[in-house]
Amino acid sequence: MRHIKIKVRWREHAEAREMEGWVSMPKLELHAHLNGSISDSTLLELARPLGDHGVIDFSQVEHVILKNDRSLSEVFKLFDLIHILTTDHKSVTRITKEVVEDFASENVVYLELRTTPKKNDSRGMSKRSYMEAVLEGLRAVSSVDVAFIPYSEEEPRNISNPLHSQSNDKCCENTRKKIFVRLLLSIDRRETTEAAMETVMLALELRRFGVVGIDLSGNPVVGEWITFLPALKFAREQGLYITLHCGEVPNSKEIHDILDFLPQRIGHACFFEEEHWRKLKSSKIPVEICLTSNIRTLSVPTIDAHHFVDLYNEKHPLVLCTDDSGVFSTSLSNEYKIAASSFGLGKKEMFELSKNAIEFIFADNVVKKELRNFFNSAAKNLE
Ligand code: 6MZ
Repeated sequence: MRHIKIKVRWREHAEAREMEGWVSMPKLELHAHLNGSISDSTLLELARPLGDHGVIDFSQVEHVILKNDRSLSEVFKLFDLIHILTTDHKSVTRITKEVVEDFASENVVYLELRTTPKKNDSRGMSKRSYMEAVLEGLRAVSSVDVAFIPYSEEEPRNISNPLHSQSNDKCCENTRKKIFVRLLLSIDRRETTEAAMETVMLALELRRFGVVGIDLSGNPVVGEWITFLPALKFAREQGLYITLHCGEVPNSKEIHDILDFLPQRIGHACFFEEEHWRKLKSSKIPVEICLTSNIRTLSVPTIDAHHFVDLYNEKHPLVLCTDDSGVFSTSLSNEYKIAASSFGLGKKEMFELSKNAIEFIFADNVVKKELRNFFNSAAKNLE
């Protein structure tokens, strides 16, 4: 009996040490939805007062939040519930702050956070004021320095910010951890062409606050590609970067249309057929891979059958991402752990995978250069 207990403890210890290794590895997160990345404890805290005021049935909501397995359609029902819990500016600011701090705590050094600007007349919320609340959240982060203003908008003296920023206090050589954050504004597939265009206009207006691009997301069985095309075309003409959810459900025509549009990146690529793979590979569009999300929503049958393997072997540009770390109870470090153990990749290969993503981030060359320098120094510490 004692023997078994020691064995279990030893295994737990080994697993914890392995996880520490993935947590300490510098990582880039390029596909994270703000409202999908909220921790369960924060969601429950936000739900409790609404339960007290009879707006929701708390015990029912608690059950839904803590449930682990969800189909794709259940995931979108959960988002509708999460959006009820985060409808005021204060909550939006809070979740932004917490989500950035969570990513920074696991050594994400560059984060592209995406969110759908929301209008809610009863709360006096416009898409613009929603985004102001998000920006307030970035400013409120205290555990790490957040660099979200593009260098072109900053004072020249700040340009040489390495990933450890120097304290303003000249007497102390205090260095603090730093995370680069850039924002993508999401168009929800439920939206009209006009609403999508409003989001693009807002993104253009907020470029100087670190908004770099547009995402198309939302329930993949809702809406038509043609509805969003004018806004996406306009966004591209204006120099915004574009990443599109693609192939989350079987929809051959839409997958072709999206690949023909040549976005700078796509997310998921689950229900691709031979012709789609050919097109994707010849265009070299980088793919944001979300392993746990794809498995939980049954978008891929098993981890062994995941298209990561083929794309990785063919050296197609790839980046591991969380999608919705709260909704799918994961973290980026956990996604690295899953990829390494499922596909037999070592520390060095995973480090390279992480570093290679620098080449398809949506930030400027100054940021890319700093990240490359940072990874090159970190490489020396790899065992
Ligand atoms: C498609 C997704 C998604 O924008 O309110 N979203 N869209 N596929 C997914 N994979 C399962 N995960 C999240 O964050 C939540 C919103 O992001 C989109 C959905 O539109 C969801 O309502 P924000 O911050």
